[in-house]
Amino acid sequence: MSAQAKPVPARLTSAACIRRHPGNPVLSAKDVPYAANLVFNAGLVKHRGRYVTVFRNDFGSTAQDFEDFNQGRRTAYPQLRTNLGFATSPDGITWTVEGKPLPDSDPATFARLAGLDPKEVCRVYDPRITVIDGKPYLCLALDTHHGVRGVIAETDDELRNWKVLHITVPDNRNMVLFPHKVGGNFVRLERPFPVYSRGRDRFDIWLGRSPDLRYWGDHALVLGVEDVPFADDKLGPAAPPVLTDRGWLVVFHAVDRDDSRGKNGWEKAWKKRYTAGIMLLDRDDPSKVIGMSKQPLIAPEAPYEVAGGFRDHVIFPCGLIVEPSGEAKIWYGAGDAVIGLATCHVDQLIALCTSPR
Ligand code: BMA
Repeated sequence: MSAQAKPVPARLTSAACIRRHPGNPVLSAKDVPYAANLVFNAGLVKHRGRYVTVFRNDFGSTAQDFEDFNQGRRTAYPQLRTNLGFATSPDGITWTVEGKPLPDSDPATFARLAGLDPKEVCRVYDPRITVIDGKPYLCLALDTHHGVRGVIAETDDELRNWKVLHITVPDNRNMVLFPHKVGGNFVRLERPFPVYSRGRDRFDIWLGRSPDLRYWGDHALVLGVEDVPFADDKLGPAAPPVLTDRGWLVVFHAVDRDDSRGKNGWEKAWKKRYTAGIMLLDRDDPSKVIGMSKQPLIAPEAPYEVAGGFRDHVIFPCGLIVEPSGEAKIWYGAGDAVIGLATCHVDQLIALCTSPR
């Protein structure tokens, strides 16, 4: 039933046009004035003249706690808790982090505002932000005791008071909203995880449409793992799409798994690698891929991407901004530990999207 992906090369490199910011990581736990161990996977937009981000913060356990557990020096599995922080910046590089995490990201508070049983909600994480008609919306991943669900919430300019509009059935995450309607509907990319029929992880990128951001349908497959030569495990939408004169530019993440790689991060047996890919979707029917790069856009290479993280070898973009100058800026979680910034001219990104799917 499931289309087969080809073996992925052991060594992958970033596209030649990609420049990592010399100040990377641009945001990390040391910038956060409350308990913070891992600051990564950050939704990011330019809104009302400043860059704003909602970032994931994992806290409560350290690399040493995991090492002690892995070596049998402690019996209890180290627990990481998660909240979301808010920061603003004049340039996307130097950030001022607000003094407290966003209150609505607390699992019990979130459950109350979403009308869910507080015992059901485990954590809210991996935010993406899209501004539609001047109003910011959050897409969030929600771990519950009955599976992973995708959330769409309307919010204010400080990304503070959330109004939950929609929560998917499990399992779904990595949802991103398009910044305006296409063909009269709101549109999102999403990544359901169909395990029953696939036998193992092999998760693809899908699209959904909605008249009102609450009710979603008309789902269509956009990109399968088998279409991406540097993935054999799963894909996920990364940053919200950006409209260019050639179509919708979409950064996605692509995952391959190599069991011979051995331990790869704080966990005992993490064996996957996350790269970023780039594709163009049709302006009028964004379920159609009109171009894709067969090579990764960003592969883990820098020291903070390949070592020392909760999971090493992870590039997990959540924000893409194309400046008026044409400079494209991609913010990404690196090694599940810090936030990096990579840049490239938008024309070069488009030029990479040469292969039809
Ligand atoms: C995914 C999610 C992300 C994480 C990534 C790499 O499954 O949990 O939050 O960044 O794995 O560990």
